[in-house]
Amino acid sequence: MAAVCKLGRFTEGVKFFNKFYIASQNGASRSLCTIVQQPQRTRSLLKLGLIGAATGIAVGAGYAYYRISEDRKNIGLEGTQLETVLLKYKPPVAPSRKIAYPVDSTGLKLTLFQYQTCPFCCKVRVFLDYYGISYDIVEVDPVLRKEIGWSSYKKVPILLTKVEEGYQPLNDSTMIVSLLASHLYDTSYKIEELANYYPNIAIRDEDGKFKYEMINKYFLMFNKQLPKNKSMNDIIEERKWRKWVDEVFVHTLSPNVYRTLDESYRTFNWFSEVGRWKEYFPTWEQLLIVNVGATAMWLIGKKLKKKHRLKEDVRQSLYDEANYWLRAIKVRGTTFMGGNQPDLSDLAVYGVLKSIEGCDAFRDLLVHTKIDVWYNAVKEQVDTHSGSSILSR
Ligand SMILES: N[C@@H](CCC(=O)N[C@@H](CS)C(=O)NCC(=O)O)C(=O)O
Ligand SMILES: *[C@@H]1O[C@H](CO)[C@@H](O)[C@H](O)[C@H]1NC(C)=O
Ligand SMILES: *[C@@H]1O[C@H](CO)[C@@H](O)[C@H](O)[C@H]1NC(C)=O
Repeated sequence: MAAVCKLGRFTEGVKFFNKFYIASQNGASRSLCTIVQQPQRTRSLLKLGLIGAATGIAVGAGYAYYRISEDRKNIGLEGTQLETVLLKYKPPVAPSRKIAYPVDSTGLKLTLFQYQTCPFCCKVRVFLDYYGISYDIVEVDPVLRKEIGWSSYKKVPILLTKVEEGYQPLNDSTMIVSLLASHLYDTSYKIEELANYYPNIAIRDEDGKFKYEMINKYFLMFNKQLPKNKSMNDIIEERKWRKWVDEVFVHTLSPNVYRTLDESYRTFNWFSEVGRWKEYFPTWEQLLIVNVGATAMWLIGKKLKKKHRLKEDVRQSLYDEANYWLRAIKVRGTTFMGGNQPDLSDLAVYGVLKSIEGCDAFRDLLVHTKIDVWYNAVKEQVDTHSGSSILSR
């Protein structure tokens, strides 16, 4: 699917904007979500650019002031933990569609709030599909995002899980996968219990920006014994590669799918197609998103290329990382990193790559590396839900 998680980035900008202009209700103020953190300056610039284009320059000064006061407010929060929220009732949002697998014997009742074209959402879907776990999908409108209005966490994916006392929302793709995998290994661990093992801690990131982070999201919770057929070393390797996906591999995607203005337009047209923007948005808005989006992301792609130190020819960085992954599998001498079955790192690499399947970059990757053998092998395992047989053992 797609590397831009479509629109819906720039939460703070929108918050500020909402305070002063109701106009954002038409969605024009929301802009694009990239799959990665953009450099601070670009992000603010783009925010201001888009807001400015709609409403005039005066907003800029006000926004700067807002940012500073938000930063001050957050100082005292550092190191504190967010309380884990459990909902008594299901938010009244109708599913866009239901994915039902006859092989599913987990009894889990899940609703995935997602953008079809977001790599993190693809990662979660791939995990569920592999294990043959049924789920409902709520396609979030990336402009207004009213479908996740009930959540104070404002990103997707969010997985809503039915638990004894209500509904437990789970944030963050990696945490969702770790938590569900822990539950599947030992179903006596309840989801709502496990949720407490993944605390959100307030920290400052490398840019000095305040945020909440789940520091142990790559960890699976095992009680007394390791899962069958897994050594401690396997577990450490799996964790290492999953982290590599989030911290390195995924960052090679954006600069590649927005490499040139032309490519950026093709990518956005493809997003528009799979995201059905023409159906969901009025024509003017669809055109605005594609045009502003393609141009903005082409520019941002260049910044990201610098930030993540990609090579001059960004394709080469994509190929290099893919080869780094493939070499490691070759050393293992197995079909997958996980052996003769994909493990969570195989599913993660496959999941994020799936998000650019319709882009030139993906086609080039297939031509210039030998990733197709591994990719198709994972695809087959996922499409046949082969993980479900492991669960029933
Ligand atoms: N670390 C998160 C990242 C999720 C994320 O960045 N989601 C984007 C969509 S690609 C989003 O919802 N952005 C909205 C926003 O930041 O306002 C994960 O792995 O789930
Ligand atoms: C999800 O995020 C919200 C807001 O940041 C937080 O209150 C909640 O506890 C988080 N849920 C989990 C399970 O971490
Ligand atoms: C576990 O290992 C044994 C032998 O080492 C093998 O026969 C079996 O298929 C493995 N099970 C899984 C789930 O991989």
